[in-house]
Amino acid sequence: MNKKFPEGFMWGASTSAYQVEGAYLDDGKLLSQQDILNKKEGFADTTVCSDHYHRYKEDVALMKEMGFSSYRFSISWPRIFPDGGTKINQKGVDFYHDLIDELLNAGIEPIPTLYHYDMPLALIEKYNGWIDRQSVVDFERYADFVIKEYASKVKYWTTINEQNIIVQYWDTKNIVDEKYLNNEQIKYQINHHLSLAHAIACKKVHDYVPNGMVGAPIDFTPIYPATTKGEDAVASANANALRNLYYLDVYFKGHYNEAAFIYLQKNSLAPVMLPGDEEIFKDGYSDFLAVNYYSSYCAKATQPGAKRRMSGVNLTGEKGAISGYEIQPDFYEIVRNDNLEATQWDWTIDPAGLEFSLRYIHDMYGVPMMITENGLGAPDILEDDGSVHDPYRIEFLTKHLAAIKRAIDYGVSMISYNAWTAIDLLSTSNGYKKRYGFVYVNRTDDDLKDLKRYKKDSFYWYQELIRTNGESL
Ligand code: BGP
Repeated sequence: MNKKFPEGFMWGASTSAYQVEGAYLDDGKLLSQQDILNKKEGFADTTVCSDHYHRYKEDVALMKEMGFSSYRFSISWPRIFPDGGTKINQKGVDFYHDLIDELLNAGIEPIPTLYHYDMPLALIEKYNGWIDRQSVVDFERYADFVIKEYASKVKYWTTINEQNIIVQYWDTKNIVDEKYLNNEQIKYQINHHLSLAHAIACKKVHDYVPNGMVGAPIDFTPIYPATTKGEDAVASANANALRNLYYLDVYFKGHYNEAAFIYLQKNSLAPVMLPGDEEIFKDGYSDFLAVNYYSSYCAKATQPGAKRRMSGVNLTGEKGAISGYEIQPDFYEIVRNDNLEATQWDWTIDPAGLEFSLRYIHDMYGVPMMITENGLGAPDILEDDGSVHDPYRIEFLTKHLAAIKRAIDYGVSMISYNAWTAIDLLSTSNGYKKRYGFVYVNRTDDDLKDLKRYKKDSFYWYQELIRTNGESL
């Protein structure tokens, strides 16, 4: 196989605002819901993170040194509209101008995400955030301003990060008032408001950005049948419908996936929709899908009488500590794929699953894609001489990139690859114990140290890969 990627293919990596910036109350920014939620987790909080807000020039210089041609980051809503209302924070606006200019000067295409879980806290206090449809109105004001403001500098836009993860882990990605916690319909209502917000933002990119392209970053997890039994194949189709197509059909067909929506209706979980909502979806079509890919699962038919259950998270880093997987009664039960190795946080490693996913999405929707997240979390060690040896990350990325290349060879159209992450940052589930970056940031959960940047072995590996446009794979 010719390992070269197509001409013009963009190489880079990703971060998100609340996980990397720090400066959580600097220059007029007010709290986001993640600033509060994260404090409950017992690892590093969002106050400083990797201090990217103050060190973005150094970080962009490192990206340039690696040869990046794209960088996917998120814009913090409460940095622009601190209380989510009408008052604009000019210093926040300037920060993203400076960052974008720095990237453009380095020859790096900025790919901003409008929303990465960090809604202004004031909107939670005012009306419970995304639960209330007013959130769509307030998001529209924010999206309108931001897209117009940076329209002349930014061509590729991404909207809402991982709507499906916001649904699956709705009470850690959102502050949810206790009175709603036993009502699972609410999470589909939250999602409906996010679907509207996504579509509205897409329309604005088309209205304001010359040649602009827009899409949503989704966590795409393929779900294989757990066995060769027909019932398990049906369970896998059901899981794919509710966990993947429920979102993608909105982006590319302008309506919710039929089977998934019928299941939600049967179980009194479907969102309340207003007349005209599907027109909003259709007007806000997506130009591409942004794929965040980490692992795969299997599904099997549920036992009679099985109770609804959400997937757990491994918080300790001890293999097997995950507390259980999702059950949707009479629809599917998620199970681990025992054919696969997993990380110490129980995330299965499945490069072929990425090839499968890209081919599948291409066949279903025929749209171009970009990878906006893909990476390996590990407890990297900084050696005394300042080196960090991360062969496991190089192996992980090599196999996933080979899978992408194979998908391209079979006709899939790919715009860009952005690994998770450019530099170490706060992991949403494991703080600084789990690192993903090409660049090591010298701090731990409890000790800020000097936050100095060190190049990992994967930094040099990625640099060579980019230089040869994939040939060194
Ligand atoms: C994705 C999120 C990211 C990121 C990543 C890794 O779901 O979009 O924000 O953090 O997963 O997850 P974690 O940080 O929990 O290891």
